[in-house]
Amino acid sequence: MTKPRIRSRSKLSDHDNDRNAHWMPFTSLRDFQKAPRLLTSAQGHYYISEDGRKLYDSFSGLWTSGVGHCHPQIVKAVQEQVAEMDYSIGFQVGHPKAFSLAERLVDMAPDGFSSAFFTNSGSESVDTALKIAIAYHRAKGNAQRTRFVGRARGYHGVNFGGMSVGGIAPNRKVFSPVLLPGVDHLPHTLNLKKNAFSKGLPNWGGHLADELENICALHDGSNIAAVIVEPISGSTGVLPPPIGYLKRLRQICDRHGILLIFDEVITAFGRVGRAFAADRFGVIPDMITTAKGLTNGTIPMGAVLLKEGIYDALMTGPKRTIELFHGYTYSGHPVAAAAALATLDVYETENIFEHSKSLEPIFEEAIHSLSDHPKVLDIRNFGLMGAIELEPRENAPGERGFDVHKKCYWDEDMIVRNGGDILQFSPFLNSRPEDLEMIFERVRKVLDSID
Ligand code: PXG
Repeated sequence: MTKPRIRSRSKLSDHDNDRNAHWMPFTSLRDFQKAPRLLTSAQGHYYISEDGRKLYDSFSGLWTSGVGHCHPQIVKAVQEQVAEMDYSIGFQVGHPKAFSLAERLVDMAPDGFSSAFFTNSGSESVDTALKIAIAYHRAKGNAQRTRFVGRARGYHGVNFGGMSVGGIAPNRKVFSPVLLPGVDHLPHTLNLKKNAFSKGLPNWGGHLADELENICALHDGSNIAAVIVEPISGSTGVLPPPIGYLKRLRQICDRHGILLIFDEVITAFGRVGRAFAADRFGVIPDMITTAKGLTNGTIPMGAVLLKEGIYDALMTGPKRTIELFHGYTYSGHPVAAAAALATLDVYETENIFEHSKSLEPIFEEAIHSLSDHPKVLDIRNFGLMGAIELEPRENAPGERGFDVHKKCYWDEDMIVRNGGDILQFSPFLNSRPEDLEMIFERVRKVLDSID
């Protein structure tokens, strides 16, 4: 038997029953094989598809590549680093770029943050943060603090910790019996009766943070290690926090000695016009998890940023002991560190965060231009994050959204991401206003043309 291969759309259609060796992540594989959507190169705001078309990227990679694909400064830094030192052992030995990067991140972070722990992805950042929370409380003499609180519709990656605190039923369903014990979930904050079509932060829903008090009353707050939330839920369809919500969470955590973790894998590095959503909302957590925009998506890398007190609490035991038995072969990888340093330079020299913020009103107007469309149930936005929730087809939830994705790809030369019937938008941080308008003109055309 010849090995299955994807060559071209036409070739694949001759081999409908072929199996691809590549088991793609979060992909409907059997559907994909019928008409593979293959990208072969990328530059700036566009991809080039295998069939030679130039596709506009309305999702900046996967919330990753805010300054555009193949930014020359980042490419150069990676090329130079890979030739100078491709890999360096990170356990008990270090290399200067990882230290410089950690310092830069700590300087960018809100006051009181003092260290960064490097990972390779958002999922690893989340599991690292959860482990550090447990280790911290134990070091402080509170070994009973092992419970976690997440939130419905939260996404914290796909590793066991992140899945357990996450609130996405399909991701959890198959693994339900083996998720972490001792996890509760806050209710999510989306209520279409109360806050549909709100622009920016919804007025309704701040009180939903008080549910944390009920969870503390049930288990006793002294047993809870940490609360983890995305300041704005991203992948479940952009749910900006109701006004006052995050402040209330912070207050309740403080009252009970619980650590607050902001998962900023999407919201960090300019997506909401500042280095971190924590800055934008004026609510300072104890840990911040990051990935994606840290390297503009160029090389996989994540980082957990930690407040001083957490680091200090763990510097105990015999002087020669390893303080935290945790780390990855690629923590602080030199090529990733070089990519991240170059990315942070670009953010600074090209005033990316300011530019991103200045685009917000244009983006808001452009996305809400679809609010009159009969297939649209809701539109939500904050920063340069936006979602259009479509009315599902009868008995076929998710299909309309998936059709929009495919039709945009084949007929409108544009990548549009759908999560079921919710279309998500993560435009480039250095977009031009006319690009933002063009995205939603094309989406309208597609919505008009499908059932
Ligand atoms: N936390 C958050 C808030 C994320 O958005 C992760 C953790 C996990 O990161 P890694 O690097 O392990 O994938 C994410 C990832 C979507 C979508 O369609 C978003 C993500 C992943 C897949 C799809 O919005 N975010």
